[in-house]
Amino acid sequence: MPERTLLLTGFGPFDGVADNPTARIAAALDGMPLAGWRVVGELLPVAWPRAGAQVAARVAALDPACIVHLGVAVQAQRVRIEAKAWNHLQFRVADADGAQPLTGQVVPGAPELLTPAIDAAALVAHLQRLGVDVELSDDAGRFVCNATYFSTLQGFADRRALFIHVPLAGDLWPIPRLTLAVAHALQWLVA
Ligand code: PCA
Repeated sequence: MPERTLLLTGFGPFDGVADNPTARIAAALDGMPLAGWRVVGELLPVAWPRAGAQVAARVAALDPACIVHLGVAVQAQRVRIEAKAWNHLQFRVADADGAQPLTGQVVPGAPELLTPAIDAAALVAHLQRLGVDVELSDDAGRFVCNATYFSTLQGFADRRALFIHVPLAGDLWPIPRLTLAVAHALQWLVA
């Protein structure tokens, strides 16, 4: 069977986050060994709609069977598996291009809410069994992360896509610990 592709994205810097841990995690896991799969790490700008356009271009080029977006949630204490994407734009700060929409839809006319065709609760339970400090979330914010998640779910026909928010890197969550948590999630997703 030919290898399938998993597209793994991280984000670059944005207001208040000069060093986004998700850029490092996506780079560290680019090419990670995963039986039957090729993991392609990609860096997205924290800018809307540029991030969505870049995802669409990579999906067209790579034809991935699964997409995992990573973003940092600055107030998070634990890893968050995002179960819902909302069709709202309401940026609390300007994005990296200086844009700050305070109202509007990610995809005009699309549904209010989209969910992935992945059992997010089952993934949380699996990661908790492995000792990962993780929780289920139904609110990915209203910033570039949520917009990227929504547009991916809207544009990716079988919705095999997931958003994972991670805490800021630090003493509690050094980069290797964050990276391992994501690697465990990828293993479960392709099993
Ligand atoms: N976190 C932001 C955007 C980029 C990132 O890493 C968010 O949660 O929307």
